[in-house]
Amino acid sequence: MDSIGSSGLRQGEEALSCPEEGLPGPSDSSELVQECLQQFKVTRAQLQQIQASLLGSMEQALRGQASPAPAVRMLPTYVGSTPHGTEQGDFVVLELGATGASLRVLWVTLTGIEGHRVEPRSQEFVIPQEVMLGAGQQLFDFAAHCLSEFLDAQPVNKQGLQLGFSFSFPCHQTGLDRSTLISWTKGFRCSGVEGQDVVQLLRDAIRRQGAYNIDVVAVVNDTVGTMMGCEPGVRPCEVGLVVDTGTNACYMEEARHVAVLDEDRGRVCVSVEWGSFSDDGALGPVLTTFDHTLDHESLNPGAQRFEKMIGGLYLGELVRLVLAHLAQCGVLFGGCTSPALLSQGSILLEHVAEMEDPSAGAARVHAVLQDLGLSPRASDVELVQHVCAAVCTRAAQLCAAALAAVLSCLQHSREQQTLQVAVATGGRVCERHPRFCSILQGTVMLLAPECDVSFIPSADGGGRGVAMVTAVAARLAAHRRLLEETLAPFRLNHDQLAAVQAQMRKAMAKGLRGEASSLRMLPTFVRATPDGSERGDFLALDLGGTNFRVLLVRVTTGVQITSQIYSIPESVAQGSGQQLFDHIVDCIVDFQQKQGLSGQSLPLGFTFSFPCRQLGLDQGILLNWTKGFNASDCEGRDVVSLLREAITRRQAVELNVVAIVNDTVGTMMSCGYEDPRCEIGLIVGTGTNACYMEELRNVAGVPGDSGRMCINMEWGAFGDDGSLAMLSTRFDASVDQASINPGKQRFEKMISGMYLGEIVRHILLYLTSLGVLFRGQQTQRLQTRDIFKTKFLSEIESDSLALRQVRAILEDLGLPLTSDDALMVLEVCQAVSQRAAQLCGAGVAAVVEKIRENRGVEELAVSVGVDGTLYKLHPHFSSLVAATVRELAPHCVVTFLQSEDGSGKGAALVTAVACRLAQLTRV
Ligand code: 0WK
Ligand code: BGC
Ligand code: BGC
Repeated sequence: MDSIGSSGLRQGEEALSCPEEGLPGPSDSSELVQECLQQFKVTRAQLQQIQASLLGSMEQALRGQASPAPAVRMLPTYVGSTPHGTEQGDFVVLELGATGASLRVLWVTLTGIEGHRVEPRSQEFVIPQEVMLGAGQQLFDFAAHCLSEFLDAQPVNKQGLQLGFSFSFPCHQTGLDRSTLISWTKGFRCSGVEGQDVVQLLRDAIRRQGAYNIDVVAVVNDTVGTMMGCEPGVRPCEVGLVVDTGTNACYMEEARHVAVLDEDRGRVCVSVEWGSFSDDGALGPVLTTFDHTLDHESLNPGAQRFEKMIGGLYLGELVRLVLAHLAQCGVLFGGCTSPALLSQGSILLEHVAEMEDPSAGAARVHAVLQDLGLSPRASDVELVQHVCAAVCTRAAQLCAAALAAVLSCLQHSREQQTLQVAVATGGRVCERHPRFCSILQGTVMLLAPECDVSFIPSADGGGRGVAMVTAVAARLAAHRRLLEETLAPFRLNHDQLAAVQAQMRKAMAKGLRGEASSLRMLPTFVRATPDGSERGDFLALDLGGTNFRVLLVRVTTGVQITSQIYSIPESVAQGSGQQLFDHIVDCIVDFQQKQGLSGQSLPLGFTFSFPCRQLGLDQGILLNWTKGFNASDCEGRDVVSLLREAITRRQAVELNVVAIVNDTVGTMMSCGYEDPRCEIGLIVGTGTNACYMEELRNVAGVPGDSGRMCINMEWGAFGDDGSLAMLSTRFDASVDQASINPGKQRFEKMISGMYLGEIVRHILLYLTSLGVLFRGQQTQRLQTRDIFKTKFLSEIESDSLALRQVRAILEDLGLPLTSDDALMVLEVCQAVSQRAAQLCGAGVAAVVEKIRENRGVEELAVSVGVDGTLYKLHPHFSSLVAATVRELAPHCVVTFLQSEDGSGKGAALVTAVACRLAQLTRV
């Protein structure tokens, strides 16, 4: 809409065109005038209908209901809280779009709660029409040029400048610094911007300008800047209202009501974008012919209909259309018109404000109309003022109906009978149209009587508010950088994983050769996986995992298992060996009684999940405890003897201990019963370890060159020779130092369930100490060892769990957190579990490649029997392990079989094989 005089004619020289005759008589005139002004009268009922219909559309859009398409967009803005007032620092603010054909650059200094208020410095730049309608790049280059022109004039240090971008158009925000323009409004229509991230476009333009290194850290809608900028009075403003060239409002909605957000706590600022409200049912009756004409001739016909009845860009045009109509009807200016009166955009918002002004209005009307080349009579002046008043009154009333809808929505979401709220107002219509604000406030009280509303004019049009958001964004961006730096060592790349695989291969070879190696590669005397001919009843014990189980395993054509879980109190696990084995025998006796097996001496297989040097199937010397066990007088002893001694101590119990197996071996055997290709056993539970069928020729210290033997790798100790130091982080070191076996089981302490929760807890403590998490408040709970269970990782990372449940878990830990905190805790868990799974995958890749090499085959198909709570319950662990194996061992097709019955069944099968072989040797 071009301004007066843009027709190139000097003021008052435009040619008047006046009708020769046929002017209407006085009565017709007033009727024509009434009928014309009547069109702008909006009844209370109509306003209430608009209020109700807008409220309906708002709640529909909040629920994410797509059809019918809601009339308003309700766009979340990533602003989750009103200012704390603690924000500090110098910020550059660029405002584009709020005031039509101009942009403003500000330097805002925030001084926090204590500091005194520093007035922002600002400069306004007029945007040439061809730039507003030209290529998007041109517009952003123009903005970058204005930025550097403004900064050139600022006597300030221009290093590390942080900028807040106030972009007053409807945008889909996906972050505080990521925002995609949906559609232009208000006289802008640059090409190549809709659907683009406007922050990136500005960053590119600033880079092209190359004058300053400015970090654009936040983009906000002008209504948000207005709300955030309001001086915190009795209560912070929770609604932002802008009526300038365009109009819109935002407010703090309960996050749980915003369907697109996966959040249920706290609040989020939502930009209503009510400019696009156009419910024909509600708006139809109040739309005048002048509104249709204006819309038809606008840059975006059919769009922003509500805005075109309220926004300052349109009020002048509505007045012009009415004046032109009345002139052409002969009831105004004696029926004379002028080219300026008939040209679009010749009456601006300022003119309407001046003409409307009850005090100086009449004189101004004269001046404005003469500038339009008209010679108004006194009656014309009065009528023109009536027209201005009618247009502005309607605009204020419609704006009030919309604001009342927002207040009702707020009241509903807060479930409050009466709502006390502060509304920050901004924009030149609010600032310059004295009557606009009073009519607005009066009508809001009429339409939302149960709301006690205080209107707080924004001091500087939102610049400070944008700086507030920028300060928050800058703080969050800094936190994100610290989070990334902290988690970077957990993000292992292909080369690092391939190095672990190669390291493990070297350690395996040394271990098999009986040389010093962190991998002890322990022969298990299990030479074959089951062949299905096993038969009989067997007792099995399963010690070393989360639960101690006693099992009765009946092997016929299938396997039936009856088992019972018994607890091993920490005091027993870390007591005396005698006490531990007596406890084990007590459980066996209890089980036998319950199963009616008392007095029967069934062959027993003992899954003992700790590193044992086996001298035979039923002889295993415990090398060292792991996983929180530390019973005395056991290490260096034959575990089977310890069990038999306990059996002996408990008279009247007969048990025939036939085999001792590691849980990895039990798991391999258990799965091998179903799938003969299962030649690897993997445990990722409290601890971690693997076994596999190795060629006997490669196993030093075990006689024989043919056939295979299962090797228990005890890979938990991989890296105890320092070969994993390059991957170990400060958090791994803290967990290791706090463990009962510092320096031991380093690989296990990076992977298994006993330690992942502790690694996460140490990272959270570190990030809290940096102020990144929990506002830097260290809580007693978080300093408690083992308070962050590894199962929390599985729960927190489960896709079905929304951020809200993450909160619930963390709040149960007494952690005062914000939604950003919850998100960061989730990322910490993901980084720790991903590293664990990838390291585990690198280990399996080393094993399958060893077998492929052993077999001298191009392609190897092999199955891995897996057990362990972490592997089974973590939502992504197993797929990450498989993906890493595919990446590092592309010539191996590896099938992971989750063991259903645990390794107790495997122990029974090993026992069954042993019994069958024993029988064979006896016959
Ligand atoms: C179940 C097996 C048991 C093994 C355990 C490991 O039956 O032998 O020790 O899995 O998983 P965890 O219980 O430590 O998570
Ligand atoms: C835009 C809004 C903006 C309002 C006030 C409207 O045209 O769509 O995003 O808040 O104008 O500037
Ligand atoms: C033990 C292994 C066991 C693994 C899984 C490790 O701590 O040393 O023997 O297989 O945990 O339970």
